[in-house]
Amino acid sequence: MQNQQIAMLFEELGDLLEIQGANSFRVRAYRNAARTLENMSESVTDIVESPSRKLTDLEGIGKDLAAKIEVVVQTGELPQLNELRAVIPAGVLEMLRIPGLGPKKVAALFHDLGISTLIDLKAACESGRVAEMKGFGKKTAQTILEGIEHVEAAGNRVLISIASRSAEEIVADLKQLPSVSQVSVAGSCRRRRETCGDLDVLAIAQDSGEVMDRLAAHPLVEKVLARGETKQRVRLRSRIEMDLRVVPAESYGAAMQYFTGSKEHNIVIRRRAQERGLKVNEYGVFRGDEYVAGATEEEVYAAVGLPWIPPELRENRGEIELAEQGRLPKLIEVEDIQGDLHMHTTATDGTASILEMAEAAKARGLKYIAITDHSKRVAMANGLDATRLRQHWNEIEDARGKISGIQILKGIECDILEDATLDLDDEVLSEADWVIAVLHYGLKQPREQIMQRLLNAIRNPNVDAIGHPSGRLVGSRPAADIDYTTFLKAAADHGVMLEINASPSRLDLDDIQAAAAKALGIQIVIDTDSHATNGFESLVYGVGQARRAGLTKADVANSRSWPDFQKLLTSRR
Ligand code: DGT
Ligand code: CA
Ligand code: CA
Repeated sequence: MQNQQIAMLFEELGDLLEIQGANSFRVRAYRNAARTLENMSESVTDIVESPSRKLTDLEGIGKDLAAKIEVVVQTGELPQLNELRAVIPAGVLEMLRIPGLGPKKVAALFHDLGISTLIDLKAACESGRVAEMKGFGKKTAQTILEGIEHVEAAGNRVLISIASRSAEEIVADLKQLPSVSQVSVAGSCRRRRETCGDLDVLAIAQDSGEVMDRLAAHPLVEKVLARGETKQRVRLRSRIEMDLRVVPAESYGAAMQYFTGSKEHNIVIRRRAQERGLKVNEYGVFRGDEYVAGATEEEVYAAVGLPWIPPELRENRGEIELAEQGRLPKLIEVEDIQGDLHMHTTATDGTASILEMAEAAKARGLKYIAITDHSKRVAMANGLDATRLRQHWNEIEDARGKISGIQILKGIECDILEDATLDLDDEVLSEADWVIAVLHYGLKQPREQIMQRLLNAIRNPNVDAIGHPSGRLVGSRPAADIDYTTFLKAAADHGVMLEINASPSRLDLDDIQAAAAKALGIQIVIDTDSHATNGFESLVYGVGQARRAGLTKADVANSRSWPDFQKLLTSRR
């Protein structure tokens, strides 16, 4: 079982216990355990199976939790969770996701009205039954109705590329209004998560009605779902929903900080405020009723004794400790990227020629690229055998003569076959300037086989990098079962680079594993895997993921100048 799956069981256990009215310390312990597991690079299954390791050495995991985790690893199930599931239907859990509907209210709706699905809840709100309940009222029923829409929308998370493009376009449009002095995206989109549940946009405007009208009229907006004095929720044609909040200038930084999240990061910020006799909310920083700060995020962080923290790091994964010690990394930026080491041409499944790709890369300011078409195993993409590959490399040499100011490497994206051998011989691979080895087929093989394949590739002296290591497609295809501890150690030992594939549907390595790779001193390459001349636009998503992993220029091989990158290549061959 993968960490993420185990974490989800504990998360659910916490939620169900909370609805049951269990002790809040117990609930929190399960949630903390879930987060610890989720944020770990190392497989918890391996720790359980290792005779020399103890689960209780992990932060937040005591004896009781350790025993439960062992049961999950051994049986795939959590007996206590099964018992609770038998008494609390899944639809009740879903109700917890409605903003403003806590466990007590959810429990009341379930026990007193027998509501156990969102559909029932919607009907009960509309019929007035919810409003009549003690402690609810008309306003709460209305809030719940809006919240149901929110939950339904958040179930459909969209890729960061779709979310951020829509958001940027709308932000740019709202900025045109003379009465608007600031507009920004907050939420998961600003943190550059790989998917977004909804978009959160904040604005400072003299006339909030005017901004909301402008948003309602935007061509990307399909429908206005709700509108209040200073807040509007709309659904975009891309299906994602967006909240626009108009805030006063003195609250702008506080609102940005609050709505950027993450929730886990903000919990720690609020606690630090309390320790200093302050209160932080979306309106500002307060001492009693007195406003102390809130116009900028810097002010908010300063009030709790911290420097400003880049949004991509705000996940409570150690960034607050780093900030406190003045050790926040200077994160990599898109402008730092000098080369792109993974792309395709018409020789296989790309749509542009070698020269067209080189020209497009040069226009983007890149100084070097590697052309890495598919090897023969990828027959449906017309993959190259040794003869065609050598011919393709001759064409690369021709292209070199036709363009200056950019280096073109003779590369190959070589499949690691199901039997762990490489798709092309060492002889031809040794003639390449750059070899990325990848898994495309047999991703569902058992861990042992997957690992044998990856390790074989890493040990091959002709392999420079492993591309999109897990093979996952965000939200649609699960990752191969990789033992990351072993995989990363092998890459570090052999000086093999690992890719963050910037294609928004891959983003592979993910943020957790890229951070673990950094910790071992592994060089990361952020590649677009472009199949067309506009593919380089994806660089920004790969850099976003790298920033979430805390990567700096020094961690990213293709932020080096061409001479320095060349030195790195020759040093490892
Ligand atoms: P998403 O939309 O699911 O991709 O993720 P976020 O992080 O954008 O979450 P969202 O849209 O529900 O809320 C935006 C931010 O607002 C969130 O990261 C933190 C803050 N926030 C929202 N609701 C709550 C809450 O109930 N408690 C706290 N502490 N913060 C909240
Ligand atoms: Ca959001
Ligand atoms: Ca939101």
